[in-house]
This record gives sequence, structure tokens and C-alpha cells, in this order.
Amino acid sequence: MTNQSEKNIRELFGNRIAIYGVGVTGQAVLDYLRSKSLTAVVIDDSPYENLKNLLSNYEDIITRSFIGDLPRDWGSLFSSNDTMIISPGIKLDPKAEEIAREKNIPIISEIEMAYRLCKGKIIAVTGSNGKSTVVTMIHQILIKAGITSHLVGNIGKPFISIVDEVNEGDWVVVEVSSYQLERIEKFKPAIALITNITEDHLARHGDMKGYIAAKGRIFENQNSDDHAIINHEEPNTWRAFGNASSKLHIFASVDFEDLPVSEYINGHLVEACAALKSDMLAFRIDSEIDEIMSISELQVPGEHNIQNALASALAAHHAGVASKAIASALKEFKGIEHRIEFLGEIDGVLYYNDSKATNVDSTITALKALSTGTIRLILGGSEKGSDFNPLYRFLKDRKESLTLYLTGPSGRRMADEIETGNWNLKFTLFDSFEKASNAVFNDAKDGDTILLSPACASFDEFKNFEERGQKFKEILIRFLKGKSD
Ligand code: UMA
Ligand code: ADP
Repeated sequence: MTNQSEKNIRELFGNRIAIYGVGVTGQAVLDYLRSKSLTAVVIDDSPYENLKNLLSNYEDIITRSFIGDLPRDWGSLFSSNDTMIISPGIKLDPKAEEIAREKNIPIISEIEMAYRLCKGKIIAVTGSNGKSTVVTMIHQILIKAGITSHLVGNIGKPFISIVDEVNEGDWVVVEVSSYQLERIEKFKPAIALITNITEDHLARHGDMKGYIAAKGRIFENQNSDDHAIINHEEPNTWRAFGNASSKLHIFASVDFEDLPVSEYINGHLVEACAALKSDMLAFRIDSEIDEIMSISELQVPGEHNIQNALASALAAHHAGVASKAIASALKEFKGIEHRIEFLGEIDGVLYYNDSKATNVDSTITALKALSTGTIRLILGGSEKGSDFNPLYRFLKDRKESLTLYLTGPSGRRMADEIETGNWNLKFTLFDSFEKASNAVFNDAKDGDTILLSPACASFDEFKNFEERGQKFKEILIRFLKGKSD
């Protein structure tokens, strides 16, 4: 019986639980508490008008609510609560942080809460890019091998929403963001994996050091029975591993001949590697090479997906799946929506939706994966203080023709920076995503590749990247229909 009782929850989190943020995460926590006949205090900075309907659905369990952009008496709030579950997107007011510390009130993420209630084994994946792809690959491998697996976390389904369904022996594959890791305390995955760490979310974490430290927390509570998997080619993932106690395994999209033969790499004992043996994905364990499958059998494009497959294979191996079963699932993997999603070829024009590319590195990755031909690229969205110089440099070095369609506040900044920095890139600035999309479809010619890979979040015009990708597809369908009428 995995179902936690009301009494257990009170013992773990106290009688009075405050939920800060009533988005996807906060609502899942409210649903969970309701299922246990527990109540909550709710806090959210959005205007009351926007939340009125939503809150009315939880009238029966909300004892107090602090809604809207109001000055808050954190002192009295923290005196009347035992634990605060904070949503990942919220950066807490430093004054509130200080008072909570003084009063010894834990502020934890929903991931931490669910972990403490969960009876299953955890595989956790973080990284700047590739998280959703890797957790989906791992989940599909486990399912194909006949193992019960639950796929949750930053990918869109809160961990808490399934925690009562998890039985002992099940695996829970959790995508965790740096925001969620910032608020863990005991979260201890049996297998923890970092895909890569490149610049992102600096507005939240201050600088790269803060961002790497947040990512590294995935290993913080692991012991020598647990497994850590990092990307050998990314020095930041080594930094994030630091001196963690877990068994270390590495992946790299290079030939084994180009990896150190020593068991010790960067001063750490490395127990297993996943890399390439000419054109094969393979493991090296105890100096033995075990081939998994040929690279050409992967259906998803780009070197980044070779890395994603190697990382997923290592995680699945440590979860007890044989190489044959790993190969059989990876060969079937067709990618996920909004990640370099191929929409089709029409009149010699190739259309791709990579709306999930919300930072510079992911856009560069997409351009590398679609390396040839003329590209028309939609870039820009909401601001998070990213440095776009590496992107301008990459675009300038590209030999084939390239035109940029810029949109959103960050698109405006790009337009200024491209001009003042004399980057010599061809661009047009649009005042809406729809106008940029229509222009790109209008301009498309036989042989072109049309790519939405914005390098920015979508919050200037959309609820999330899914809505932006969906809109892109709708505008395309409308445009093509208009052309054929
Ligand atoms: N809110 C405040 N004050 C603030 C900010 C937000 O009160 O300063 C309130 C909003 O009014 C809203 C709620 O908090 O009511 C939203 O909470 P949230 O921003 O934490 O978002 P959720 O809807 O709970 O979704 C979160 C993740 N969002 C973020 O981390 C920003 C989702 O990841 C995740 O899928 C979901 O939990 C389930 O785990 C999205 C994301 O953009 C995809 N993640 C970032 C990324 O992948 O780069 C980290
Ligand atoms: P995340 O969940 O970390 O945002 P996704 O798997 O959703 O990552 O992929 C988002 C985008 O990031 C993809 O469309 C692609 O452009 C890029 N990407 C995917 N995997 C990698 C990787 N291993 N390295 C760099 N970029 C990647």
C-alpha cells in the first residue's frame, strides 16, 4: 500500500501548509492535499481577477489566501505555517527568505515534497538542454523492457500528481529544472544525470557559478550506492559533479579511442562510459566494449541526439535494462513535439518547429542538426538577460544564406545589438509572432528551410513554448490553405 495517510503527511510537513504559486505545480499540490482531506494557505502574485475562477474550485480547502501584488506581512504568514511549497518559477523576496530562516520554516519544491512521499526509485535528469528528450527516451526504454515507469516533472506533469500511483520497485523518471533543484533538501535519486550546462536562467541564478551550483544539487544527497551520469565533453557538468559521493559514469559522442583509457578521469574513478565505437553506440564497462546499435538506426537528427541516446542508454543500463532492449526502444524513438519537429516538405520548402529551443545553445544545436541549405529563422521572445553574442558569432560563420525574422522584446534587443555590433546579419524586426511567421512563409522559396528556434522563452505572447509551437503550426496551415484557395 503506497498511499500516504493524512497523518503521515501531517508528520512530514506539519498541519499548516502554504502553497506559493497556483499554476500547474500549485494546483497539483492543492489536488493532492484535497485527496487527503487537508487544507492549505494560498499565495500568488497574479491579480485576483485572473485567479478568481481557479480559486473558487478550491474554496473547500483554502483557509486563507494572499492574492495579487500586495505588500505581505511575511512575519505573520510564516508564524501561522509549518511548510511552504513554492512553485519553481518564483524567486522569493529576500525578506521572506530571511524570516522563514529565522523561524525555521522549510521552503521546499513540489519535487521535494513528492520525493518524501514516494515509494519508488528515482531517475532524475537535469541540464540546460535535452532534458525532456532524455527523460522520454529513458521512460520509453523502461516501458519497452516491461518495467513500470512514471514520467514526470518539468516536462509538464507534476511529480505529486502521480505519487500515490507509484509502487515499490517502480521507477519514476523525473525531469528537474534548476529552479526545482534550488528548493530540495533530501531529494536523492538512485540515478542522477546532467545532459549539459550552458548559459541559461542567469536572471534567476545570478551568474554561471550559481546556475552550475543549482544543477549540481541533483547529486547532493546521493551516496556510494547511487549513480551519477555526466557529459564528459562539458566541463560544467564535471564542475556540477564536484566531489559527490555517487558512482560516476560518463557519456560522450566521440570514439572510445578519443577517451582516456585510464579508469580515473579528471581525478575521479569512472565506472562505465557510453560513447562510440566507429559508427556504433556502445558501453565500455570494466574495459569490455558492449555494442548497443548503429548510429544510423536513430530516427532523430543531429549529434545532440546521439548524446541524448548515449545518456539515456547509461541510465537505463543502471536501472537494469539489457543492451538489446535499450537498442530496441531507441530505434523506435521518433522525437517529441516542438523539438526540431519536422512538419513536412511543401513545394521544396522544409518546415521545422523547434519552439522548445528557449536558450542560445539549443538554437545553435538545431542549426547544426539542419546544417545545409538556405535557412529562414524565427528568433526572439521574452527577455531573460541572455548573452546572444555566441549566437551572432555562430550565425556569421554560417556559409549558406540566412535570414532572421526577429520578434518580441528580446528580438528588439537582438536587432539593436546586430546593428550596433556590425554583425552583418540579414534581419527584419516584427511587432508580433504572427507577423514574423506570415512573413517567413511568404518569403519561402524552393530549397529553403524554415525554422522556428527562437533561443528565447515565449512568455511575451504565449502561456508557454507549446502554445507558441502550436500557433506556428496553425499559422502555417492557414497560410498554405490561403495559397491553395
Ligand atoms: N507566480 C507568482 N509570483 C512569481 C511568479 C509566478 O505568484 O513571481 C505565480 C503565477 O501567478 C502562477 C504560478 O506562480 O499562478 C506559476 O508558477 P510557475 O511559474 O512555477 O509555473 P507552473 O505553472 O507551476 O509550471 C512549473 C514549471 N514552470 C517554471 O518553472 C517557470 C513548468 O516548466 C513545469 O512543467 C511545471 O511546473 C510542472 O513541473 C516550464 C518551464 O518553463 C516548462 N520550465 C523552465 C525551463 O524548462 O526552462 C524551468
Ligand atoms: P529541455 O527539456 O532541456 O528544454 P528538450 O529535450 O526539450 O530539452 O530539447 C529542447 C531543444 O534543445 C531541442 O529542440 C534542441 O534544439 C535542443 N537540444 C536537445 N537536446 C540537446 C542536447 N543534448 N544538447 C544541446 N541541445 C539540445
